Amino acid sequence: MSILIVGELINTSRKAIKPAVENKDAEAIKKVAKDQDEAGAHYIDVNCGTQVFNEEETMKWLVDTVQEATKKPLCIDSPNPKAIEVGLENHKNGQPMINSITDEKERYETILPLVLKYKAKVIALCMDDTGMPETADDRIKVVDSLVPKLLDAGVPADDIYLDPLVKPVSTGDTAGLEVLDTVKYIKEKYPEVHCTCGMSNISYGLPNRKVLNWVFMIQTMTVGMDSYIFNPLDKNLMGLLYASQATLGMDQFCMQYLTAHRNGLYEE
Ligand code: THG
Repeated sequence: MSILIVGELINTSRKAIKPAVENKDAEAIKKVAKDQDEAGAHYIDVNCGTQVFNEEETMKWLVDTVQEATKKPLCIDSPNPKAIEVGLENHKNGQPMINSITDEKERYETILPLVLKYKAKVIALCMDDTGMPETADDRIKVVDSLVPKLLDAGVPADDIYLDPLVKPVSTGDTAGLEVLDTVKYIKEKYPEVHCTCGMSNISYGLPNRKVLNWVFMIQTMTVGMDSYIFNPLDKNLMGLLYASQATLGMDQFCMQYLTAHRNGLYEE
């Protein structure tokens, strides 16, 4: 199995996206969708969480607009279950992905029915009503609560993507290690379930962010992370991903690596 790539760029927290969404500049959004599709993203994340006063309407417009530019399925990313539902209602191509469910009681109870109704893939954040996790143990507690519940509810293991929640290493020396230890535990105990993360959080607040992101991708891949929410337009990142897939036995006959090479990914 190879890595599932979720393109993160359609997010109104980004300076380039917020005005495009507010002005309903469909061409600008479609270009970012198409570029990520062509760069190899399997899912296109759509997040308009900054638009708190009209998030649902904005989500419908975003989902419609992105689907005019790509046939790739979407990762519907919102803190607001109503906005997620609007995204799912308007989703057309393939299996949608919900970003995200958590083990917070209310969140779990509102999102689970959507996962089942839309037969969606779901990102499950390692977080519950006690708040954001600090240690690997905090995350593992949530994993051991959430995974059996989701499986019992009928969500296929292959549709579950656990997100350990990556914190900046600038805020604590062990931030990377806590994630690595969590992924090792998940792969040992629930080998059929997937792991994903928003990788760029690791480098927040530090210089040369890209280098930290690249290193952390390879380190997490090595322990079994098999999906990322990241910028697929970063050619260095994509080049390292295909190379790392090949050396980790995730790329039969090195086909994806060779295809990337043939497409010029490693030039310059
Ligand atoms: N886990 C899950 N979902 C997530 C995250 C996660 N969704 C949102 C986020 N984290 C991942 N998506 C992004 C999207 C854009 C950027 C980072 C993460 C980004 N950030 C620049 C920065 O922080 O400097 C902003 C620069 C700009 O304005 O363009 O681009 O962890 N499940």
